[in-house]
Amino acid sequence: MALKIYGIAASRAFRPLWAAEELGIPYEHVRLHYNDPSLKEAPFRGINPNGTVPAIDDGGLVLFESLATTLHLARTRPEGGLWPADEAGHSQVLQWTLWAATEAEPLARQWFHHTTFLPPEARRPELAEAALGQLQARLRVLDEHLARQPHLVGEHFTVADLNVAAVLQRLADLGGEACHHAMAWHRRCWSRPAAQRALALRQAA
Ligand SMILES: N[C@@H](CCC(=O)N[C@@H](CS)C(=O)NCC(=O)O)C(=O)O
Repeated sequence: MALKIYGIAASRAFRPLWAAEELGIPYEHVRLHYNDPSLKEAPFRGINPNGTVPAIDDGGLVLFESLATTLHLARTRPEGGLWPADEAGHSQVLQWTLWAATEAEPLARQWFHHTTFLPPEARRPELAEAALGQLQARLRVLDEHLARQPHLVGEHFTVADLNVAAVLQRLADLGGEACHHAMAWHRRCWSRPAAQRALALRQAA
């Protein structure tokens, strides 16, 4: 198989899995858990020297960073419809992806860790609260943009929508309920058949 995706679907590997499902690319799914000690050793270190998932191997090109993997898959299969046709659209895809990675994900992660992921004794509710407070201004930016157009870039669903919706998977819990346009967009993204197929992989894992 030309494309390999490393990482269980209940990890950020969900992102390239969703992209591959959208694009209709056949792939081999290597279901490595993020707690698997083999992530920190050879040979996996040769695939992702960070010792984390996801990583992909696309016909010999090996990449890490989940959002870079989705950009790569979308860009190299423009016929799949996730990559805009024009230069302005390419730049806007990068803008929203970097926004997701730098403005949204660190805060969403801080909230998730201190409400859910860490063992209860290690959680600090004040850090969860602070993250939620800082996220509200970012979510207003998203909501105002989506009040003007149904997708983040251009007329159609693109990899920008996939990346931002995936990073903000728990939008409703993150204070998104007040952002009606963003919530409606989020529901549209997550109800796509490809997103549902990728979600089903979580159940299978
Ligand atoms: N920025 C990286 C983060 C990768 C990451 O932290 N992955 C988690 C799973 S979602 C992991 O493998 N954690 C294991 C560890 O940190 O040891 C990306 O988006 O790919």
